[in-house]
Amino acid sequence: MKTFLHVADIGDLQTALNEAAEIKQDRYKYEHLGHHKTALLIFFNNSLRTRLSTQKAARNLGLDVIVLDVNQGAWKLETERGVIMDGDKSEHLLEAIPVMASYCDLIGVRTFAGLVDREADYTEKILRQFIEYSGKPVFSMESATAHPLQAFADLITIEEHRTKARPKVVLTWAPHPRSLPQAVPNSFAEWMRAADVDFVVTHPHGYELDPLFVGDAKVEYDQFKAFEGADFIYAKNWSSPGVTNPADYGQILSKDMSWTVDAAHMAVTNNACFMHCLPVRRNMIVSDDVIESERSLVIPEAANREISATVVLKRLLQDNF
Ligand code: AN0
Ligand code: CP
Repeated sequence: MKTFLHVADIGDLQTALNEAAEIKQDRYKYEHLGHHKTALLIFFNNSLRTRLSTQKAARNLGLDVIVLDVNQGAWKLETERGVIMDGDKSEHLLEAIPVMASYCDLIGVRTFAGLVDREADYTEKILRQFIEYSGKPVFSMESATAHPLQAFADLITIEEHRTKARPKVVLTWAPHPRSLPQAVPNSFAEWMRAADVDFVVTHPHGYELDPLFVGDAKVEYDQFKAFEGADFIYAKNWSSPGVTNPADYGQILSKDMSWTVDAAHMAVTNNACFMHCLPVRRNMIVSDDVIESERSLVIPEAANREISATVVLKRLLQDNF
């Protein structure tokens, strides 16, 4: 593995889950792998979990870590080639990437979708430049279209809490005041399709996810019907992926509060566990009582971000050095 973006990059999921369980038992087992190596974590956007869990994972592996918040203290970066740089951007990504790469062995990048230019987002324009011009192994810490470290942590969490061989897992859209990326639902759909689960997606019309990620997964537009008999409810807001109408890309098409996951929704499930990647807006996405209930997995799910990141960084070290 040289890049980590899609589920295919991690190979066999059962092997990856076994490695996750092994690392959870002894998170320092592979401490020698990172000796005298440096991971650079570059943030173009805010983060709490990814910032902390990926640093912890790197340290589990004996790596040195450098964290760069591009928007705090670095030069403003131009990302488009060919522009006359007479504005407020002092440096071009094409110089910045090889310079940053010269100080490290692995690079993690957080760069959200712009949600304006679908083509730029869905070709992972920024992340691809890091892959092309750094010459180093690059992993997504949520990029324009995918959040694979989150989806891997979600899969680990489902594996730990499932009580049947093939649980029913429902990904549900929920309302949010701001326009959010599709990265989390995209990766969750991609990873659930690769896993041995009965996977159903539910959202209002116009929120259809890109077939690249959702494939031919079952879509049920009636949220209550989708929830029936579910073992896991995974809530997330996303803006329109612009699949059915390209002009809708990145737009908020619905703020329908009847989609907020509350006790009435959970009552039709098979006593389902509730999941969300966090950060979550209470009483928009999920009611207080559901997120605080004993069936809520949001905290162990976030804790598993350390485990998914440790497995991924371990693989990158083993496969490239
Ligand atoms: C981001 C998103 O929806 O992609 C990050 C989630 C991990 N969420 C927000 O910006 C609120
Ligand atoms: N779930 C997640 O990636 O959270 P952060 O945005 O806080 O990193």
